[in-house]
Amino acid sequence: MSLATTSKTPLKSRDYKSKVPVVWCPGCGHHGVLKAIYDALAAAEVDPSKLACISGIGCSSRTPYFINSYKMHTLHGRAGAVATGTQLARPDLTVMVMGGDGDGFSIGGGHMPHMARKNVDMTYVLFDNGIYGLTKGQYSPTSRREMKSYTTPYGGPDDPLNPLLYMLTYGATYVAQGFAGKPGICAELIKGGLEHKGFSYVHIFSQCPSFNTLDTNDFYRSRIEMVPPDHDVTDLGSAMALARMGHYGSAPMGLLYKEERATLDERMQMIIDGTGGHAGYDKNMIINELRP
Ligand SMILES: Cc1ncc(C[n+]2csc(CCOP(=O)(O)OP(=O)(O)O)c2C)c(N)n1
Ligand SMILES: [Mg+2]
Repeated sequence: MSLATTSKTPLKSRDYKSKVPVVWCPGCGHHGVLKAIYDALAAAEVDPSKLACISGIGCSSRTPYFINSYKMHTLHGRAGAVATGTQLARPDLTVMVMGGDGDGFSIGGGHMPHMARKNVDMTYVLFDNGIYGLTKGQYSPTSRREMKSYTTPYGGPDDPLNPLLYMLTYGATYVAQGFAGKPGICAELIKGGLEHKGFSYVHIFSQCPSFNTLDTNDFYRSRIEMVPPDHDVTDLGSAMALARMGHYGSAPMGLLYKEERATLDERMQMIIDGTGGHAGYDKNMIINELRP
């Protein structure tokens, strides 16, 4: 994305903290993800007055409140659509989406492929706790099949979705995975996403000690494995093979894939330029010009 940097003294992580108290439960992984976001914003020198943080609904979707930035707490599952519009209207801003596995892959699942295929120039940080935390513990698309929850008292029937494979399949141009217990690594991955021009997807495992007793901090720690140092991040096939290692097998941590491709706002600009600058303000003129 076009990083909106400040010419003044570089800001520190603490400068990105808002005055709103963080209300998550003690031990929630989201605290680690928030720390990683602060550190990434400072490292990428993002100007808070040029930062728009967009979210849906969920514990994780409260994140924008805790960040010193412009923000929109939108409808459940609709953050991606609102963020796409924000980025198109204001390509000078750094746009981020923050939300959960339920928000992104249940109710918001219809928006996910479009952000990826359109290569919207923004960074999506998905906090995956394998549960609906805010509504107190329902099965989500990333829950393990055997998980007992209020909506699956005997365990569920479904295998979990593979978010990394999903994003790679639909054309995301930056795909990475981290774990809330390793905020330093997460900060690096988010910083890379902020600096990437195009749609960056950063998936972060984040334990929910209140409602997901299966996916504990220790469980995540035991299954994450660093992406091998010789992995070629430009090789989609290798990235997909790593992603396929299994959402609940050993999970790769690090950058899986990176590609340079024209972004949605660049392609829109090409269309506007191709119509002699008419597009965007005189629909009838364009229709007449395109008429055979
Ligand atoms: C249209 C609509 N449907 C359902 C809800 C109820 N609801 C609020 S948050 C949520 C799920 C949150 O889970 P997730 O996105 O994983 O975030 P977490 O709380 O786990 O961080 C649901 C179902 C809602 N607010 N709006
Ligand atoms: Mg969740």
